[in-house]
Amino acid sequence: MTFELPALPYAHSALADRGMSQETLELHHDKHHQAYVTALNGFVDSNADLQGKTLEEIVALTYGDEARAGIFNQAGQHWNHIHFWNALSPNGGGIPGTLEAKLVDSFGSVDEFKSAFKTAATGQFGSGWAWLIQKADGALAVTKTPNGVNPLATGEGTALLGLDVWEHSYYVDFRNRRPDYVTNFLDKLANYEFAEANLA
Ligand code: MN3
Repeated sequence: MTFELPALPYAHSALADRGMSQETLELHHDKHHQAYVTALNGFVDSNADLQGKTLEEIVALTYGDEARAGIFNQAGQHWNHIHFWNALSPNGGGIPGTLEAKLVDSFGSVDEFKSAFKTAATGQFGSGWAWLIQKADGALAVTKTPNGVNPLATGEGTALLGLDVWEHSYYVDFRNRRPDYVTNFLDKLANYEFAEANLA
């Protein structure tokens, strides 16, 4: 076994009073994320050139290769979910000063950042992710990616804060109301200290 499911950095019940239930985290972390890890390890077992490679190397090696799209999907989703668990916090929603200044520089205000992020997250048709990224020139931007794709793969920038907008991430708690899930994330769950720590 090459890759392992990391433990959540908080209890499964820790986010329940902020809009993400224990049931969601049990399904999403213990079942969905585990399934990506299990499938990825199966691909590594049967592809000699992937053995001994880091997760980031496998993402880079397989992205954009139609013949290896199945491998990329599992590797991308493993990377995305490792990021995502850290992008949530039982004390989320508070934006530390250095990040706030960068958000104001790049978007004009925190509200305009949140508006851009909501547009990306609700505008991603079908499964995917919304991201706050830092581009090569240092500016912050919002982007969205389909399925298991991420800014690491596309080279758009460094992922600061990613939100899973696959239905499995919000259907238990918000049913079909993806906009409410996104707003709740930005205001109550987002670990902006993690985002700030990811700044260059
Ligand atoms: Mn997910």
